[in-house]
Amino acid sequence: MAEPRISSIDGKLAEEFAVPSHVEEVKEKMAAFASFHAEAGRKVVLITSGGTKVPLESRTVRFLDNFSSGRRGASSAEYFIDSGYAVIFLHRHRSLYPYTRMFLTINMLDALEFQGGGAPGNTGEVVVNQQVLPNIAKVLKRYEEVKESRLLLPIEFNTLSEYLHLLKAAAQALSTIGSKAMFYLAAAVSDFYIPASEMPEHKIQSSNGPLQLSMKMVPKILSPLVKDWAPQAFVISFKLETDASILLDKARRALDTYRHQAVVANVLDSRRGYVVVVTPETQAELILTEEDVKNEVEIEERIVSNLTLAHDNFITQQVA
Ligand code: PAZ
Repeated sequence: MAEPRISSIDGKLAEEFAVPSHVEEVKEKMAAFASFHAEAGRKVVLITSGGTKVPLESRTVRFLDNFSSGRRGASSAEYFIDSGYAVIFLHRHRSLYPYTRMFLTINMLDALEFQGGGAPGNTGEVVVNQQVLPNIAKVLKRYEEVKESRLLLPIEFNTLSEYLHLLKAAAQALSTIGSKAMFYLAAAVSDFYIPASEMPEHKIQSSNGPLQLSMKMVPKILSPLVKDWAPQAFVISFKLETDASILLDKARRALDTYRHQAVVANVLDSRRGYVVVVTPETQAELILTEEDVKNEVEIEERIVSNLTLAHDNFITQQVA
């Protein structure tokens, strides 16, 4: 087999972004997960989810964060599993997580009670309050099935450096399963960073006056991912804008530049109910109606259904 090409981004990643100490261990885990599931006839999707954090000091007190709750990634993970995929969930520490995402707004202590009521002196068995968590049994059952079948491999990141190195490791790990791998890059990733060599070690002092930051452009990781690290995979990026008038143009430009398979384009305020899936040949608007919202349909179900179909067609074309 031909050796993978070394891109200039590889050098930049190694020099300017601190390499997480566990990256090789995680890569092996991801490669084993991918080959186990591919051998069992499953497709594998790597989902990125949540926002990256860019530290301003190496002993970090302050950082810049990219906005993302992680809901898109976490709910998509559930729909991919329901569609027969195994999921590597590369997510920001403490962002929304599949299955538990449904209970995040609930105070854990409000969801528990003493069996037999809260009479003074009753410190007996603690049970779940079914009124606060009416669907807990159903979700717990599904969560346990998924755990038992080892269909979900969670990997955490915090900083931009961790994200970039772990994504590269994931791409290399999944390259062994060729077109059965999908990349679903929903994380909100910083475009700017301060190289490790230029970062102050200690907390920036306000006594030195107003802070002026000069940040470099983050290398475009999609380029080596598509060309060098996982060239046979089915790759989807996400494009978030706040100005709807530039969204589709930006999505098309991304496809022209990186030559991957699809961009899911969304606007911050309407992202829960409207996205456009843009491919080199097509443009599909996915919209939730009022009726859908009443029935608690989530837009991620539609996105995943659209993309799993496209992935199947992609695999068929590769084989033919
Ligand atoms: O995580 P969330 O559900 O709050 O938001 C999802 C999203 C807007 C971060 C995602 O759909 C997306 O567009 N990600 C790419 C962001 C970007 O262009 O940097």
